Amino acid sequence: MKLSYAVVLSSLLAVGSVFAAKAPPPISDAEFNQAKQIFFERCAGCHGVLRKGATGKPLTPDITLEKGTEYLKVFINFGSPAGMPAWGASGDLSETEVDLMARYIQHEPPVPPEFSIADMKATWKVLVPPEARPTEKLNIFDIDDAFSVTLRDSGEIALIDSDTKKMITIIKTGYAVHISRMSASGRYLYVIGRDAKINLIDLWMEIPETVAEIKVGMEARSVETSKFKGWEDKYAIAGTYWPPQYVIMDGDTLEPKKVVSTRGMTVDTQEFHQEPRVAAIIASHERPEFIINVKETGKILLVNYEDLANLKTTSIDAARYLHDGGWNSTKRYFMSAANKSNKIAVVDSKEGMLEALVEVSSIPHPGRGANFIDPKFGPVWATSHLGDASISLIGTDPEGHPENAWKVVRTLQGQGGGSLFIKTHPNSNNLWVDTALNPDTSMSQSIAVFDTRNLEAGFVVIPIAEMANLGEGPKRVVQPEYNRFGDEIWFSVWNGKDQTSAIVILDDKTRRLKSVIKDERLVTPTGKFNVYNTTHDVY
Ligand code: DHE
Repeated sequence: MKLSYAVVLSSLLAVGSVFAAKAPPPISDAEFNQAKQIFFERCAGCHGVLRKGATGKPLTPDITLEKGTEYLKVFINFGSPAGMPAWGASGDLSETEVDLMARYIQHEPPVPPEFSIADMKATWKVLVPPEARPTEKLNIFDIDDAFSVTLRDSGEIALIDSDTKKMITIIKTGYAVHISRMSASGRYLYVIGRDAKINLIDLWMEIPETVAEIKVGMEARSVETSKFKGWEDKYAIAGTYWPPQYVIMDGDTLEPKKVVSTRGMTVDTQEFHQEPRVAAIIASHERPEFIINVKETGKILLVNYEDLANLKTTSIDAARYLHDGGWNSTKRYFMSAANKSNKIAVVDSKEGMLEALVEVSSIPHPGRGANFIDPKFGPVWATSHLGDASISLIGTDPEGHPENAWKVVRTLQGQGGGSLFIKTHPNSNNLWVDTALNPDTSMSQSIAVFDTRNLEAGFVVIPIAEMANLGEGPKRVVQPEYNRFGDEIWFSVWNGKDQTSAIVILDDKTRRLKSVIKDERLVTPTGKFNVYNTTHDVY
């Protein structure tokens, strides 16, 4: 056999690179364990447990060793305009910790253990069995209009009464609790922590409390419940980042029933991926199905829950990396952000297929998005972006406005990039856009609002953080959320763990300040979930 010059040269280079391979910098066992914990708490969400990258860049040793400790330290200290936080400069990590992390990521990532149904069952507790629970609502609160507020860094949720703006109760939940979702009846509240702990809270109790809990993995972000007619409150589902899988549970006890891995082939290069994490999950109103975003493979799964022993799943090719999303106004089309492909995938939940892949701007991040009527183009769903100031309005009415369906019909310019959430309400003419991650504090501490009847007029800026009058701290204004009737809009003013945070409430019509909730128990409020709007997917 004759070897070509190119083959010989490339094999020599490969051999050379083995000899030249750098050794990772020294790290003690204790340091390695400390760094592993910091990585889990601060970094894994964006870079992945196996550090293959997603929202954040890949950080495997073949890349990090080349960069070296000093370069990595600068990056960790000061962050990047692409969205990497300035961990050192912000004071979140000390100088020693920055140095430790720069050394740690040059070592092979440790692979965490798997988490089986037996592991889940070992953590599962039914604190109040269904038969011992109330048969009617026992409290005097207007539970339908209450808000479940994420208290991120205390690992709790606050249940806040919309009328009095007072806390009904505070409930201990998982670590760095992430989202709340409601059962179809509006009775049960499900809260998931980043540590994959789920609390099932019964809102009919005199003082709502956890009635069941379970840990479904090591890291998670999403929980949802069955909402199709006839299946209300029957099942809950949670998706995990690690291990990459989802679990279907009994709705009223959280007993785990079925665990399914999401490992598999990517949509574009069709390569096997070890860590395709479960991002948003939404319950179909058209069929007995859960719709699941699998981040790294770029696939959207429609999982039929009618027969768990003969599970039928439709796997839809969308795009990488799927993250968050929500319904259009008719709740037939799921609009899902593939945020590193700058696309919105539109899934027809009635036909069970991909309807369109719509090109939008840089890193769409809609939360659940915002539905309203554009005066010129008809019904639209909107997303803002992390990567730039634009807001994309996509036509969502293939019957009434077929020429506009699944096209970006209008692009608005907001205050700046770093937007996480956008919100309106069917009873409102306001479209609120946050810029919580913009490095400029004048943007991260305020909100832009558009009048949906006159979008050409541009936006007005409202200095929400200033209204809260909190003193020191980052005071990021994040996640607008409406009350049930759409006449009040609530904003979190998310400050440091040891600083004072607040919730600022505006009258939606006048856009004037209505109330500020300040309470020493309100530690790092971020997401807020109005019971009625979350139950009925109103946004
Ligand atoms: Fe979230 C939703 C993942 C950081 C607040 N977040 C979601 C969803 C996912 C996700 C997959 C959709 C769940 C669903 O609909 O089923 N979030 C991630 C991350 O991976 C990321 C980027 C990094 C991490 O380490 O977790 C991340 N998220 C944050 C934050 O830092 C935020 C701003 C503050 C916090 O509380 O941690 C934050 N995420 C939220 C909120 C929602 C959310 C408030 C729900 C929005 C809604 O209106 O539904």
